Amino acid sequence: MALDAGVRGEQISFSYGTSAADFNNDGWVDLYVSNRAAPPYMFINNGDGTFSNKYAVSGVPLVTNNTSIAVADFNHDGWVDIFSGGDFGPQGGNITNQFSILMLNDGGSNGYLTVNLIQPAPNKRGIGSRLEVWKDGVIQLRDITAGDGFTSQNMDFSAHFGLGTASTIDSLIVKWPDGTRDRLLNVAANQHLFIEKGGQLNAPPTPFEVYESATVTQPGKAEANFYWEASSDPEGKPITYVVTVKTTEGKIIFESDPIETPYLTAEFEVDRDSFEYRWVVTATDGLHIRRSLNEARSFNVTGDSVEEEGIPSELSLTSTYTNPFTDQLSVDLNASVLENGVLEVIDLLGRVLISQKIAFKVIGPQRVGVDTASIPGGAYLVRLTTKSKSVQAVVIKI
Ligand SMILES: [Ca+2]
Ligand SMILES: [Ca+2]
Ligand SMILES: [Ca+2]
Repeated sequence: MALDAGVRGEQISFSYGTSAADFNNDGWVDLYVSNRAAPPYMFINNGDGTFSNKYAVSGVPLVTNNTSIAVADFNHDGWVDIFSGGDFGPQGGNITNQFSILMLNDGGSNGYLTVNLIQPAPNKRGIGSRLEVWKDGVIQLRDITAGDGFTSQNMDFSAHFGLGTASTIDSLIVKWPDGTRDRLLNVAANQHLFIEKGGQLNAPPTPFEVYESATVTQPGKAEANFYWEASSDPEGKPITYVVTVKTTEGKIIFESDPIETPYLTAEFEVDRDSFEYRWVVTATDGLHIRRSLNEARSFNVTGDSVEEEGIPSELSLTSTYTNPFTDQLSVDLNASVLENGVLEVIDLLGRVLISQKIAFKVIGPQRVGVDTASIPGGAYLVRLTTKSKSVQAVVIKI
């Protein structure tokens, strides 16, 4: 039957992952096949019981050796995209992921409908449900599954339908796992629906943007003000927000508790070798999560006294606190770069008696404590060395 339908590869292609979806949104389910030893197959459904391999005109790049695939509308534009990853290594079965690739569907003018189901726990996303889209007596079916694909999974719990040129469908029927049904009539094309059991449509929180933040910082600790546009829920459910602060590499350094106001003043530790951060806000109505439209704007963390004193020298020992000292030496430092350094206490014969690593966590003035109980009274040299500079000062222990 597959041969009759035109779904046929070459024996030497070594086909692996296979995923079915309506990639061109024409209402007919297509088939993407990854091959180890040949370009992929993109079998487009002709709508008459046959398929044609349209790989050559599909825009899919040449990705031989990619065996695993997972398909989903990754960028939420209504067109199903393809992730293809993995490469069987020489050991046979070792996946090296050398050629992982995300292929975003360029789309076109055909319509779509994406349906997400919501029901009470534990099966919140309605796995096992069947969806029927009816248009002019023609039916399309989708099952909500918990993942398929080969050595990867399509963990998208939504169902995607291509609608061709239709601007509405006649009815959408949900057959829930417990046998109950919901039916929605005259549903418009080109939307991502969320349907709660009982047939109630539920819309996500409205889109919103974040505003520029005002930031004040003390060494080691940032205090920042965040403001954003309020979101609202079409069903009138309460909205809660979470503020997330990330490094430019995406590492999360702060995440707020859920709050109901569209602003937040927060204090958090600044803990890495960078002083540019980004922030983003997510809003939820308890069911959906809406991320702020703009990727968070960056802000700079600066030390209070650095701003007052202007640009500091690259590194300095501004003073040695309570010099002379007893069993504890406090050294005041000023750093303009975040490098690791070593603080040494050296006696007059040049012997290093104490060596202590220092990781600068903030730019600007800061104090470092050194336990000096083990060394006798006398004059010492305190030397601070980083990758780019070395500074020193004389101190007296009494
Ligand atoms: Ca199709
Ligand atoms: Ca897409
Ligand atoms: Ca809602």
